[in-house]
Amino acid sequence: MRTALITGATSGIGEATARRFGALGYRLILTGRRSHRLEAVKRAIETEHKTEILALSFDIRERTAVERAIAGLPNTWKQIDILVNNAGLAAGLEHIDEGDPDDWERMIDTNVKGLLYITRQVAPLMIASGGGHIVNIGSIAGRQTYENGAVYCASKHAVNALSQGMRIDLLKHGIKVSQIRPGMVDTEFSTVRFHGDKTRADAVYKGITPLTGDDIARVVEWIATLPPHININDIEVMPDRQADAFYTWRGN
Ligand code: NDP
Ligand code: 8X3
Repeated sequence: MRTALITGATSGIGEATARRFGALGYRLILTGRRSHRLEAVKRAIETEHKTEILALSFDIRERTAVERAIAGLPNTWKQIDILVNNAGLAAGLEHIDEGDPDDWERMIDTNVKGLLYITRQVAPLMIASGGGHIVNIGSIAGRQTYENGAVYCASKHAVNALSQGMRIDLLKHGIKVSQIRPGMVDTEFSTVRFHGDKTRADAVYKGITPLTGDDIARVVEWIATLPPHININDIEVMPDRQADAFYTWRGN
């Protein structure tokens, strides 16, 4: 039976991925800060699919908390087949001269340093058990940079570089590294970006049918269940009305 660790499983893409992996019968290690949400997701998947789930609530920005959480895994949970590095966020949408440095730190500490902290703990476990698969959730913002998004885009450019570097460094250990770069996905992402302003968040998706968390989870599932000799290095996924980070067709 395969074991998957999914960061940021309390909502959006991470929660949807947990549900899909649960349906496949995977054992799941789910993480996120909101422990009540995490427990609710755990209970729902356990009830529906009768799979084993460990819920680990910690802030991925805190290196010692990440280290403690992974070091404290029971031995029977230390063989991790798939790590989905999904936890992340955008905070604010401002020109660089007006941006809030607290927002910048949240994005860099979560999207870049948090991803590194957990990977540093899980990769040796994968090596010890003979291999594995790491799926990084990047973004179209990892290859393009848009106005007001310099720091979020920089953080996802870092995920893009890390995905390439990890793939090289871990290849000899039998660890595959894939990156998924979504466009617009209607999750809690925009509400978080706009600090809870739901009206502003909803406007982002007006006039298009955005992707759902489950649309991306479907891609994670596909990548994770391909024959072992195939790796999807990198894949960009967006709604049919979105061409790239700059151009979205919302009709007349
Ligand atoms: P959501 O806001 O719905 O989910 C984000 C998840 O990340 C939550 O489970 C949240 O859990 C977790 N998270 C955030 N900060 C921390 C932290 N400090 N410690 C632990 N967990 C944390 O958004 P999405 O599902 O859309 O986002 C998932 C990923 O997809 C992100 O990396 C995002 O950048 C990326 N992405 C999203 C796109 C979109 O349009 N939605 C497009 C491209 C990429 P909790 O709050 O409980 O800690
Ligand atoms: C999130 C998508 O367009 O806000 O990564 O960069 S976008």
